[in-house]
Amino acid sequence: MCTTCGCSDSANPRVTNLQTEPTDKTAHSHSYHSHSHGDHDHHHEHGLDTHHDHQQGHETTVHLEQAILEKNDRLAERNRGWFLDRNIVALNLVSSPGSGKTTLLERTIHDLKHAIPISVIEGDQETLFDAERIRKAGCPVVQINTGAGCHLEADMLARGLETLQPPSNSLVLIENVGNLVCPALFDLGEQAKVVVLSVTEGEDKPLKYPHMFQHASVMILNKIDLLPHLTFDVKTCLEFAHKVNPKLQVFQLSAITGEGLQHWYDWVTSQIKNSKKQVIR
Ligand SMILES: Nc1nc2c(ncn2[C@@H]2O[C@H](COP(=O)(O)OP(=O)(O)O)[C@@H](O)[C@H]2O)c(=O)[nH]1
Ligand SMILES: [Mg+2]
Repeated sequence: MCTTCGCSDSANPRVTNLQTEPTDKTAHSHSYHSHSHGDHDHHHEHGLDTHHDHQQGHETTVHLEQAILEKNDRLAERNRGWFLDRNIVALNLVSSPGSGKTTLLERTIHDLKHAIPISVIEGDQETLFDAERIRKAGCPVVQINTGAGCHLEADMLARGLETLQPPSNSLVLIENVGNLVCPALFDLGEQAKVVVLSVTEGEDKPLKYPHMFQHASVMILNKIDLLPHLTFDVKTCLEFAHKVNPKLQVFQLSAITGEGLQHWYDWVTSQIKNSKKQVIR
């Protein structure tokens, strides 16, 4: 939880509009935020009051966590209303770093942008690398750099949307910061969370990180082109995923070869068709 790692306290996101701001000077800039763990600075005498102190500290942490999540939930509801008013479908892509989120977005933009207006919010701690890739794929994009933060929060998304200004009747794809833990807890007001798991990560991840798989509506099992080279057991992975979330819809695909992508596209298109008004051109 983020109050434990401290990132919510220090997160001070930077929002960059790739349509209007030069990227060469910012792509390599690193203004890391300081990040102090309370425990590391924590010194005390081991006397009779120690248990009491720790208990109080724990209660304070729990209250702080609740307050942060409640505030985020309120702002997420506001985002949800914002999307609804504009008939925008927003999907929140979450995963470990390197599972293939940006590659999947590039491919999806290439294949669907002529049928559906698409724009992207990119989340990373540092760099504009992914936003550059999305811009090259031919799509409006805003990068949010979270600094020490390990996830996007609803107010960061609201600021990103203000800059991005996605059109009504469109699709907004959000690439969250690569992390299988905290992004599960922070509602952004999206229509659905899509968790991307690649076959190089091991079949046990749904059981090890159940919150992420419980909060997702869809799991994409990516990099299936690599299966012949691995011991990854697809059946076991799907059993684990459905154990933590029986309703999880799964698409097995390769964002590189294109195998299985059509099922993902059909699902994205169905989300748009099922939203308030038709947006398919
Ligand atoms: N073999 C294979 N490699 C992939 C696939 N999808 C992504 N990759 C590679 O995985 C690496 C990380 O991909 P990226 O999209 O940057 O992951 P992200 O960190 O989740 O955005 C890159 O080297 C991609 O080329 C896939 O379906 N098959
Ligand atoms: Mg990426």
